Amino acid sequence: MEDLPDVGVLHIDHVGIAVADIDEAIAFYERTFGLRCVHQETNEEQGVREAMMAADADGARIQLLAPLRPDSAIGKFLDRNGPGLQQLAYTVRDVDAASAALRARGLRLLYAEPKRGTGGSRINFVHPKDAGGVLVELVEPA
Ligand code: V0V
Repeated sequence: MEDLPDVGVLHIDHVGIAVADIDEAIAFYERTFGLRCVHQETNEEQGVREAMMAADADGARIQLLAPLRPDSAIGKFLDRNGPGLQQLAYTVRDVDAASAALRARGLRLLYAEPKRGTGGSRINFVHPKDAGGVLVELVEPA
């Protein structure tokens, strides 16, 4: 068997949920599940307003994602599916190395080079058709 490089997954970073209204969604997660909003930002390139929700200090986050425009990834997702789970994100040691390791396994990455994600992280995505129907995000924290 071919010796493939390690992808370098460290842990689950976040689960992304598409929502129509970010403020309503934050209030719902606070009120219902007792999560806290620990970060908010707008990412023009990705066409999203996002909020990171936490249950504890170190664990995986829930990322609420609302569209800035209808033709964005989240706008199209909402149009097709309505609100719900949109992506699963892994923290990786090195997004370039992780992307190369996944390409070596025959998986398609959405971007030739990583783009800017939450808090200045570097991100890329695996096409959902190559990952069992799951849009997988790779996050190298800033
Ligand atoms: C589409 N498909 C999905 C999917 N989105 N399957 C699972 N999960 C999803 N989220 C399926 C879709 O039903 C089609 O299946 C097939 O993939 C091809 O879809 P498509 O027509 O090409 O769909 P599009 O145009 O909606 O594009 C889908 C992709 C797009 C994944 C290419 O959403 C994308 O570029 N996503 C990456 C960027 C992103 O998600 N940004 C927002 C989060 P059938 O019908 O052919 O069977 S930004 C973020 O996470 C940040 C900033 C961060 O974490 O730091």
